[in-house]
Amino acid sequence: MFLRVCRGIIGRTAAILLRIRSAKKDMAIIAHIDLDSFFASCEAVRDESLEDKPIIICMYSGRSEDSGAVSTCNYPARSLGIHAGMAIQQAKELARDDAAFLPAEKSYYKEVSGRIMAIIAEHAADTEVASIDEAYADLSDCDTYVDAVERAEHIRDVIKEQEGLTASVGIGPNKLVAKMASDEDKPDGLTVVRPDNAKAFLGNMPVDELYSVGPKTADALREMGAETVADVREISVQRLVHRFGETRGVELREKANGDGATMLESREKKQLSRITTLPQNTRQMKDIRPVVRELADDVIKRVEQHEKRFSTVAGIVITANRETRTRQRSFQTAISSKKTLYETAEELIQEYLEDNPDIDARRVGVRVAGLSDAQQTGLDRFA
Ligand code: TTP
Ligand code: MG
Repeated sequence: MFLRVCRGIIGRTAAILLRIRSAKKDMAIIAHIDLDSFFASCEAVRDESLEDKPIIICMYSGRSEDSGAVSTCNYPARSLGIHAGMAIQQAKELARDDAAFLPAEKSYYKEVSGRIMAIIAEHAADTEVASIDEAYADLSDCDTYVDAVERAEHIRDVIKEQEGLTASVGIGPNKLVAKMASDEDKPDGLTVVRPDNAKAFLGNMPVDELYSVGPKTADALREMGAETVADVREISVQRLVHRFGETRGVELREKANGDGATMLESREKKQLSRITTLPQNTRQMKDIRPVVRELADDVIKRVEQHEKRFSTVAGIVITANRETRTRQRSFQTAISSKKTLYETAEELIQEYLEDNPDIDARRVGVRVAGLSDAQQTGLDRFA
């Protein structure tokens, strides 16, 4: 009888714990990272003499010397009233003598962008490259928003250190809120909107600031009596559907409520990783091993979901000083073995710690790279 009661209690407690765990897992934390005045900042990096001067990046049409439009400009130029889309001639009238008007060199910006996207991918379980200078990063593996902020700050630090560029970041419960938050404090800002603040955060914004609402939709919403995002919530879904069609109408209501997607749509996946914070800083493999196994389990699940195999495994240690250290090993054929993954990741982390006797690990991670389609490679699923 006592045993049955105990079992009942243990069973219930386990069920509650499981629910809490899965509820926590379901709680997405998404960051949106947008580089500041990207093309112009890239130019300032390769020519230090431009620093602090207004920089205007131009798309010349070729019709006459100055015909064309401003692609972007840095913040000193913006303070003169210059902005993207403006005619180059008009920008010249507003600019000071020290302003630099430069032609856009897309191939160079793409190169810089590629390196920055790789930095972001290194620090997030999943990423979605949204444009040449913006990406979403899934930070749901951070236990709290405080940890997510710390990770995002670290990403910003690495970008600044390695590429000399600043980024503005928004962190929120979904892509929509994260995207809107990253616009809040530009340049070089970081804005956090927690789930219970999402509605209030969006509520006071004019309708045309809601992401994906263009001038026509904004006009239509104003005609329906909605000046702010909060006003959109007062319009019945039926009216929205009647005016904008079912998909768009329902979507508008969801957006106004701060609801949005959390799944990132990575283009071609090159790597998959999971990083987590250890309960306390340690260099003891007996404490690290079970965590690495859990991370490896998660990574393998995602490898299977994407129907991939991998040829490189990396063990990641983020030190007590918040420095990221990665050791990796490549295999001749692509594999999908969980056992090989966790044994290799463990070995790599152990080797790193043995070579660095003064280092304690604060966070650890497992990454697979060199992904290829499962059906195209040799069969060694049981390796
Ligand atoms: P944005 O992120 O919109 O602009 P930005 O990075 O220059 O400035 P912000 O600090 O406000 O983020 O766009 C990224 C790059 O895309 C931008 O550097 C240049 C290019 N671009 C154009 O070529 N034409 C345009 O109209 C816009 C808006 C951007
Ligand atoms: Mg930008």
